[in-house]
Amino acid sequence: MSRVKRLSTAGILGALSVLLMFLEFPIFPFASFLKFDPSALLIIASLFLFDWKTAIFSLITKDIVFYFVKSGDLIGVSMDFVAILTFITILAFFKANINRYIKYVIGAFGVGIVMVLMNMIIIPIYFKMSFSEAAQYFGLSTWTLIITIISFNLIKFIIDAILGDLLYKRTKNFFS
Ligand code: RBF
Repeated sequence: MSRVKRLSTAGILGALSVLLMFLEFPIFPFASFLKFDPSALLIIASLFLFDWKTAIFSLITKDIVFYFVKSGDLIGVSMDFVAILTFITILAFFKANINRYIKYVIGAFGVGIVMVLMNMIIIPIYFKMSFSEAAQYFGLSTWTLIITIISFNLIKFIIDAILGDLLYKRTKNFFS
């Protein structure tokens, strides 16, 4: 496929994923700043159909457009960006010859670890209180907040990877 065709398809996938991002809802009512949405499935499909750089192009399109049309929350959109970037980077460079569903679980767990660290940096800025004070404010202990962040990312990325994988299998002949 030509570069122009590949990049325009990637841009369209990014734009379509904005629509899916509107479906966002919190998985854990006590930590409602963590919102699940299925939009990452199209970024993951972009990775499988094309390559890492093209998927990043779809991701940038998605988060910039979503920031302007819906959220206006730069920190929230950036956290989604970092989480998806981490996931597709792990998948793109993880060459071990193992079952791909195991790769998705390992990738999602890796995102969980990275996002715990990111939340430890960002929560004090976003909520203007320390990480442990924020945990208390949500009615959690520090450890339960850490487990909540890991669980959220596991759920989000395992679901989105399975859906992205299915979409890729149904569409790859069309795009090749
Ligand atoms: N999105 C993730 O995929 N994983 C995260 O760990 C995560 N942490 C977030 C932490 C904060 C403080 C905020 C504001 C957002 C976070 N997000 C995370 C993004 C969130 O779920 C949602 O996609 C965005 O806020 C866009 O509405």
